[in-house]
Amino acid sequence: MTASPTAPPTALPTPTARSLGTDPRLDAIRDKALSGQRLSLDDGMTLYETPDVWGVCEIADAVRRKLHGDVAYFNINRHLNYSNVCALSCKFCEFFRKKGDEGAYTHDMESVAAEARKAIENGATEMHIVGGLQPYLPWDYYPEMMRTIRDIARDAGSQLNIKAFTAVEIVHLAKIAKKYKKSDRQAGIRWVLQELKDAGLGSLPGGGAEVFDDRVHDETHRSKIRSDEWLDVHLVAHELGLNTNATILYGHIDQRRERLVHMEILRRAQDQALERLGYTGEETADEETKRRRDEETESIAAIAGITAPVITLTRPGVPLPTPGASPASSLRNSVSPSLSGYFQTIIPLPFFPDGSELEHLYGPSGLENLRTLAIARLMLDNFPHVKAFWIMQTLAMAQHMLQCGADDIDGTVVWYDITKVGGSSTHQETTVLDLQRAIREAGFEPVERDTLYRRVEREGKSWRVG
Ligand code: V47
Repeated sequence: MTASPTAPPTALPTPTARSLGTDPRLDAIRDKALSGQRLSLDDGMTLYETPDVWGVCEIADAVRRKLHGDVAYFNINRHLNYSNVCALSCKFCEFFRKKGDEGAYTHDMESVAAEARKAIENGATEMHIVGGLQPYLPWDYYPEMMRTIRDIARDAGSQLNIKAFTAVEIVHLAKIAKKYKKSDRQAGIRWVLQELKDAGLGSLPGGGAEVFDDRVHDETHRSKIRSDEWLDVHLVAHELGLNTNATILYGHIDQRRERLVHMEILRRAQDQALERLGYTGEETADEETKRRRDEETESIAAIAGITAPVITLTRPGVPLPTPGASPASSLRNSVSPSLSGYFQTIIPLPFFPDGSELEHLYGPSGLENLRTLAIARLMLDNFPHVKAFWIMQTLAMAQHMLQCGADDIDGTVVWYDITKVGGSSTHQETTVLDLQRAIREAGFEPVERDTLYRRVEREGKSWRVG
């Protein structure tokens, strides 16, 4: 049994540096992780329950170094929340407002254009755009927003990537465009994504996933789409060649096992995406491990409806998918010559209670955040990237996370309305120098990336991908 969600964090064992290397159960997990074998949910529980949190971080760091060496990524980006008016009232959310509420806002196209111009003038490679489920905006607003930003970028000679709309918004848009059919959900989603892609959409962010569990869903975000629809959106996006991210919002009423099931569902969805790109599963686990894993994940596979071979990127010699690259010779075929259409990054999001309906709960502690990020790196063996989103984790904590499995800390951000650390304002900007210094101090080489993790070559505000 996991501790009651309202119990104070002191109910958990206190890990100390002295525990380093003292849990022999971690040896077997280290061997599996470093040889590219998939960890089981029981392994995940051991990683959560061991007092040796530093041992967990050390394994995650070894895997991260195998994939990315001593490189750590950041980007120059700008977030835009086009509206905080939302039809939903999720209990964990402090962002949403109802029409007419104090602080409710919706950007018109002029202000969207102004934000795009500022982003481009400042050399941003990405605009990250999300909002509430706005019931009063027409469908046309959304492709127009994409076209407006794309045209401004084109005129300025910028390859800006528009990373926009969570899966939850995409389903909402299918409904307001009157393309949503219960009998064929994917058709409406496909129509919306294709229209938005044609208008300039470049990728999807990972929000809205929360925790893939019906109990958590029904208690905290009942009116939001469930995991099956969230997965549908990402599946269709991948089929259309769009890269996407995924999140997990943890540390509220969720239990640790539910987080692991969430990760299991995500890695199965990624198995499916990678199989489409020509990767093949190579089973290196012994028979007993396979049998136990099949047993414990059978029901999850049934829930998620995903069948694909186990594909890990942590096996020796397996290339990371790289957009624009030719398919690696070690891949079975060349279904997608541009190698796009997969999950790039997992972003663990710690719950911030302040201002939400769940304000009475404790958010996760710093060590729980470190541990969850390290476990995400180890369980999600087929996600190339793990992001410590400094806005939610703080820059200081993101430095620790770089040593515990993360290879990315996000970017300059500028404005962020969804959560505010320590009551700070929504102006949460940092400089490139701050990001680079934080990364160097953590012992890594800072590399500026674009949305698709290509290296950026920059001269002041002008840039191109290498
Ligand atoms: O979808 C809402 C979460 C998400 C709270 O893809 C909360 O690169 C914590 O998805 N406490 C939005 N989290 C953020 C997001 C994201 C951020 C950075 C990078 C990327 C990416 C994606 O924030 C929402 C929701 O899951 N959220 N309320 C809260 N009180």
